[in-house]
Amino acid sequence: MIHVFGHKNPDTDSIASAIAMAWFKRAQGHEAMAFRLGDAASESRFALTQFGIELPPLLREVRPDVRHLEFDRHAPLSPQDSILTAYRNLGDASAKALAVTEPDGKLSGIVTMKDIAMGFFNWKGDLLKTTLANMVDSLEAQILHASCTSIEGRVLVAAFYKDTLIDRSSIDESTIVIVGDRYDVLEHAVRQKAALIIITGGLTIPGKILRHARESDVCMIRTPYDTLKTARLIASCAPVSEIMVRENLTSFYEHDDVSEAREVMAGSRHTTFPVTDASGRYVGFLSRRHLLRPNKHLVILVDHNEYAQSVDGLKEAEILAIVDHHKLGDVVTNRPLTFVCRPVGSTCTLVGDLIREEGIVPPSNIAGILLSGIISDTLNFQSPTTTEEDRTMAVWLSSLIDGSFDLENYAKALLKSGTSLEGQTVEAIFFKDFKIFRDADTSVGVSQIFTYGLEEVEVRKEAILEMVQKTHKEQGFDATVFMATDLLSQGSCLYYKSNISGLITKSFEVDEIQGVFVAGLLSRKKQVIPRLLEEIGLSRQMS
Ligand SMILES: [Mn+2]
Repeated sequence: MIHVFGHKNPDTDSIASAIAMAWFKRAQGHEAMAFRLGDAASESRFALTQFGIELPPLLREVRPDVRHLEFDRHAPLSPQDSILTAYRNLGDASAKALAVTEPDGKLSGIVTMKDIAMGFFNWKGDLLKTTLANMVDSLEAQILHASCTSIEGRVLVAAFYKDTLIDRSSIDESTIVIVGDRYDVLEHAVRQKAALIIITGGLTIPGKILRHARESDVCMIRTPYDTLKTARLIASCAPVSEIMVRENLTSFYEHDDVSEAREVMAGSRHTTFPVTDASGRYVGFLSRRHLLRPNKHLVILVDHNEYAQSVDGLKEAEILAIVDHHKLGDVVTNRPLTFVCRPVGSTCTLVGDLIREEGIVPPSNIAGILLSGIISDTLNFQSPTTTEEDRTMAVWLSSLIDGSFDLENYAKALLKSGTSLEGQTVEAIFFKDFKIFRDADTSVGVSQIFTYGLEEVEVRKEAILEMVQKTHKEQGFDATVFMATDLLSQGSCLYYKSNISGLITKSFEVDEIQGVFVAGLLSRKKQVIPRLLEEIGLSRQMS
């Protein structure tokens, strides 16, 4: 699946272009989904609601996790399965280990060929507790009489004369007897109500003994195997739960980072490790060889092309495309990619262009969200970054929106939705978008907010001024400025503190009054910063 996302601290252009780009990839038959790298601002939420689009989910990182590895997914055993079944399944799957799971899928242990071999050598000689089904299956036996489903007892190979047998070892209700066609021994075992009688060699026994066994309700089965093979196999009838390893298992969650898993595996003497989902249910087995080629996350970046502004772990992902309108950043790729970068007002203009070039007409809601991104980034086509291409694209997109759509009214409502200062502290307002600019020996700090009408700023003017003065003193800037850029009156009002007298007058040709309004002043980057730096530089030369 392709992850499509804009920059951290997403604005409406980032959210909208990611949504539309993911839609475009899906329209082309890819699996793609839009994400965001942080909280969506109120303006973005307004646009999403307006066009009935859900907020994209938050993406924290794109490092490959265990799910991105092609690990083994062998079918698990259940704890009651016989050791012989475990042995056969291990061989069939050419697996190093198999999982043993509870009915709810939770991992209860693992079993390897080594555990099976150790189980045989450690077998306490004669005690066996298992199911009749396991016995029948392992010994390929036929049931002559079944009186129970589970079998527990001491295994006895009846290789002696009956008298020796009675002498040496008594047969009782907790004895599993392996015997051939020795009728007197068989009669004796039935009389003693043995736990189970296994007749070897596939031999037929007299009807009288069989009848007697049924009347006495003694369990009796017949195996085609001879006594040697039967005795040799009987330990493997035990349930796998007896030999599985359940303590100190090193296992991984599907969501574990591949790099973490690699580290853990390097420090372990084991070679294969069970993988579970978040609730402990078995998923598969991970071995060192699976780490060689992790499948990377496939990503498309919109509205940014720098690592610092992007998702964590981007260097471990594969970038398929970048669509952006910012300066060239530092992103490096190993493979060729689609790279669209043009100096237009909004990434949404570029995404809209990609869609239109492909001859596809987006549905109303996609057209609407693209348009919202353009209005937002170009400040309703007032920002100096606006191009003819943004305007043309907006006209096309407006024509695709259902119902009676008024671009001018919508633009006003959208911009206003993003500017409310309600419920925010002055500190939060001040530092929401505070940028520091430095050159050789000069530093200025400028905070910018956008408003739709300056009333909300005027009522906070004293607190704002205090914030400016405090920041100026603490950070030692040459100038500290708060600019409230009003989209309604197309200008900015300034609160400031500077060590250079007359700086505001020199820079913007207005009177030195706190809250002074500068008509046409909209761009911090293009208008405010260069003038401030220039005037500070000039005043240094004079002194
Ligand atoms: Mn943008």
